[in-house]
Amino acid sequence: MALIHCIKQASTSGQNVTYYQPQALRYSFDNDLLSTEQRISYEEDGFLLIKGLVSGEDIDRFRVAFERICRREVQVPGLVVMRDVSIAKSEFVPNQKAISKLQDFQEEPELFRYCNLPQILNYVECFTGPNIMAMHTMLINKPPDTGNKTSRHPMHQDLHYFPFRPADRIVCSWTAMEKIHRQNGCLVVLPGSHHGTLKEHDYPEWEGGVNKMYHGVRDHDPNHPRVHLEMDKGDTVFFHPLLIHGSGMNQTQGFRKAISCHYASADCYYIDVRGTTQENIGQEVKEIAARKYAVNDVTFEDTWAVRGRLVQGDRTNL
Ligand SMILES: O=C(O)CCC(=O)C(=O)O
Repeated sequence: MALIHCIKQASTSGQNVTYYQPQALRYSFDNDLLSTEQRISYEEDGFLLIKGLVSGEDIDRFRVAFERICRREVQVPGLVVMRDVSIAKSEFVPNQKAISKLQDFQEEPELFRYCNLPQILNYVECFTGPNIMAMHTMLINKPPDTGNKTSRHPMHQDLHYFPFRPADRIVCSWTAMEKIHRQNGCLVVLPGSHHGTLKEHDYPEWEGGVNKMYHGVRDHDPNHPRVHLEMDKGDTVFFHPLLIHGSGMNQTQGFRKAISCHYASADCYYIDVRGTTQENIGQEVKEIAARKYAVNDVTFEDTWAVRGRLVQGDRTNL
C-alpha cells in the first residue's frame, strides 16, 4: 500500500513513474491502455468505470435481439430465461415484462457480439492477459419492483459462482443499456472489498422472497463505505470477482437493462469446490444442469467448460 502512495504522489507531481516497479500492482498488467491512476484505482477499489465505451447503436441492436427472444421469435440453445420471483406466476405475456434476466447467450450471435467488442476486450486484456475466455453472459432486465422488494440483488461476490482461479485473472464487464441511477436500481459496490477473501453465501432471508440463484454474502460490514454507480447508456464498469456488490430496488415503471460478461484468462484452472464455501452453489448448479439436460454425472466444472467461449488468443486451459 505504501508503494501505491509513492506511485500516486509521483504521478500527480509529474515525476518519472518508471522508477516504481509495475509488478507491485497485482490486479492489472502493465499495458498501453490504462493510465497509472486507473491501475491504482482498480488496485485500491476493485472496479474501474469507463464512460461511453459502447456505442448507442450497438446497445440498440442488443435491445432488439433481447426483444426478439422475449417475443419467442428465436430459440437459442442453452439460453437460461429467468423471471422475477414475485411476477413469475402472474399471467404469462410473451414480452419483456415476463423476463428479468437472460443468462448464457453465447449461442445468440447478436448478443454475443457484446463479448467480442474490441474496445471491451482491450480493457479486459489488462486484467486477464492475452488469452481470454468469455465464461458467463447476462442481460439483466430489472423489472419495476412489485412492492415485495424482490427486484433487489443481494450483496455478493461473483467468485462464489466460479470454480476457477486465480481470481485476479477474472473480470466482469457490465454495460448500462440506458441511464441507470439509484431510482431504477444501479449497481452498489463496496470499494476495496476485493482485498478480502471469498465469503460464505446463501439465500438471504427476505420476506418477499428471493430470485433463484441470487445468493448473498452472509456477513459484510454494514458500515463499509458504499458507492452507487450511476451510469449513462454505454458506460461500462469492469470489476474484480471478489468485489462485494449488488443492486437496489427498481422504483421506476421502466425495465432497467444492462448487458454483462465475465471473462477469465484461458490460463485459469478449475478447482474442486467440495468442502469449500462454494459447495452449496456447486450442488445447486449441478442439480439444475442434471434436470435441464437429463444427465446426472455432470460436474460443476463441466457446466462452465461447456459454456465458456474463446474470444481472444488460445484456449490454453479453461
Ligand atoms: O445488474 C444487476 O442488478 C446486478 C447483477 C449482478 O450483480 C449479478 O447478476 O451478479
